[in-house]
Amino acid sequence: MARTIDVCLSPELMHLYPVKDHTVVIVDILRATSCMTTALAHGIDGIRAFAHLEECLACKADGYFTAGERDGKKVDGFDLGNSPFEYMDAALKGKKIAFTTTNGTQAIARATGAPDIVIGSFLNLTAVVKYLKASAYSALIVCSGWKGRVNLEDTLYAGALVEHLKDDFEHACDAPALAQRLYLQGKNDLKDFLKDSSHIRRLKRLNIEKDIDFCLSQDRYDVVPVIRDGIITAFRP
Ligand code: 3SL
Repeated sequence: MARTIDVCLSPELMHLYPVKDHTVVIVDILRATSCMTTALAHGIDGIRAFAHLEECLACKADGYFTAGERDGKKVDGFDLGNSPFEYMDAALKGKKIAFTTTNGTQAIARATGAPDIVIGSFLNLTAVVKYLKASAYSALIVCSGWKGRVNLEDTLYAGALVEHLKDDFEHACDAPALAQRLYLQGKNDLKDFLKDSSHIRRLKRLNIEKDIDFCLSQDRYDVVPVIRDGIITAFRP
């Protein structure tokens, strides 16, 4: 049977999408999944993702670094925030991180039950494309959005995957075509295409423009973060 590709535009819509027999790709371009990709590419050993702050904090007792944000700001008392640049620190090599964010780790929690969950970003676009091509499963791309609402940057990335996989998968509904058309409109200048988007404006208010440029850059890393036994680790295709 032909493999299908689908796009869930918000984690709030996850109940409509079957995850059985699917590789689920979690996407939070700004910035959670870009951070996870960067962290693993720079030698961090493993990441546990949590929906709740308390669960994340509890991992400190097991030697985890605590990391993440709420509303874009580092959580008080946590070791790290949600800028990809923080995860390039050589001192973090071989360490374990417990991570919680406003949207990205919430989307991961909702994908529980899928046989295969991976983390996508523009930073590892080609690696994720290769991974999905080789997978026996159909693909479901889950956009993290913002507090249940749809955002442009995650939809744009979903569209990039749909475009690059157009010869390998059939669309499961119209959402892949919607995302693909958006990507084809914006692909020549992602930053300009996103300039008035809600999360870009939010991050600019927090003065984190360099994170935006970095997260929109493509194929810096040949690594696919995969969730195995509850831990996100690096898979190199
Ligand atoms: O919601 C998330 O997961 C974050 O990536 C949001 S922020 O970019 O840190 O504001």
